[in-house]
Amino acid sequence: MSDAFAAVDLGASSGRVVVGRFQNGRLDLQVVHRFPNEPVRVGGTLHWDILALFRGVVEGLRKAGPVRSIGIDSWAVDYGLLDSSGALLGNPVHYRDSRTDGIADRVRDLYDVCGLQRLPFNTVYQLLAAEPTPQYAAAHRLLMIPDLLAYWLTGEIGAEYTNASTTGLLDVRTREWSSSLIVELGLRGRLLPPVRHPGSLIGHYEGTPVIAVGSHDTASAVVAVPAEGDDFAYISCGTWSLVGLELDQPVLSAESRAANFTNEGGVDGTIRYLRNVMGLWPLQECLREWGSPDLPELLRAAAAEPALAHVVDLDDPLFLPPGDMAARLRKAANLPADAGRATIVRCVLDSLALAHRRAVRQAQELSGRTATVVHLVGGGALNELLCRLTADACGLPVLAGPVEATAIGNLLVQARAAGVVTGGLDAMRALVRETQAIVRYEPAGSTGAWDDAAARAGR
Ligand code: LFR
Repeated sequence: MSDAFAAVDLGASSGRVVVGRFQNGRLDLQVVHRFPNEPVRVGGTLHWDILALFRGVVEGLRKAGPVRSIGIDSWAVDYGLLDSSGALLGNPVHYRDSRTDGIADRVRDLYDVCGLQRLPFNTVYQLLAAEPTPQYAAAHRLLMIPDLLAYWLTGEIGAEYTNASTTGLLDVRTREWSSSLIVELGLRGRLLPPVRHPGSLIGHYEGTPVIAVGSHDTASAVVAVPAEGDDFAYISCGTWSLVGLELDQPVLSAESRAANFTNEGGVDGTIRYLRNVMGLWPLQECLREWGSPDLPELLRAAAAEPALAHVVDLDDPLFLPPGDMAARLRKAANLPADAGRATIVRCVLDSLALAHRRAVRQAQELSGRTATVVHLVGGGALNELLCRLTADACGLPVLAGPVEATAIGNLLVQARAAGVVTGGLDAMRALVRETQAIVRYEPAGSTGAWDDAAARAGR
């Protein structure tokens, strides 16, 4: 038990509890529990099944056995509302729900305050959509998803900083809630609990400390990017691809705003300067529609398809909602009527590599920083075709792995809080390099074909 920690990592399609053991310079990971995360549509609204998730967390912690501490991370922007007795008011709504359609257009640009890219589902727009409801009127507190689960485990409330930074209501300069913006938008500031930082103690669950980690999954993933030095770009690739750079200060220029780059809060005071790229979501949706066919086989077939024959602009919000994904792709890519699954998959992966390249390039141009390597972490690191295409498209080496970056980042912040790991991000990243498998993909010669394809995709 001595140097074991439990990471609760909730993703858009599944949750898991991972036990990490730090021993003799090694970090051994064991996924002790995995459970599905299946959104539920009720009364026309898409919800998270939060109680099923909590059951998965509790079950996973039981299977984990004795650990020194527990840390929780999940996707960002979504929240639960509590009444004055601390009871949850309804199931949290899924960020892919359509209730926020058109809301962002009704609000002035908030970039100068929060530094966030305009995504229709940022918490601020969700709250404005919820504002006229009786549920909002009865709300006493707002807790982001990991904070809500931590509250149920410990009884303590708070707003972990990295996740709070995705709401649109945190001032990117002061790193505190922006009371002026909250008043301007007619929201209630008292809903928002005090900000707490990664590494701090939240409370106890059955005697075990629960530690605030980078509770936004992307923040934890970036901690575990096995980079040496500063001149790297990262892609945290799962349901989303989060593509960007790690900076000390936000970039708030007009160009950055126009390019829709975000300045999210990172661990140890860093800024995650990045863009949301549609990621593996379109592929995941196709697979769901096709009844989960054998993925390795499909990827082999996709690899044999002609390169860059069909590309789409994956940044198009057209691809955001669930359902009918293959049809949307066929239409957007103008695919011939007889185009099969492998053609669709190749189209998604070529298009995703193009979107990666665009964000990697723009992040450098807009920040004035140079990247000589791209680190691709998360589940996408297992997709050899995607890694190779990304290296070719960017014209840079791609270092793929670790697959478990989010859980590792979560564990590292806990281990440091316990004194088992010492030092800053550099030291934590050195530990990841020394203990995890990383695969290098060299770019193929010229990027000319990608330049042409970018022009064809309107990018
Ligand atoms: C990735 C992620 C992204 C966030 C999106 C929605 O899992 O957390 O960073 O923009 O989900 O919350």
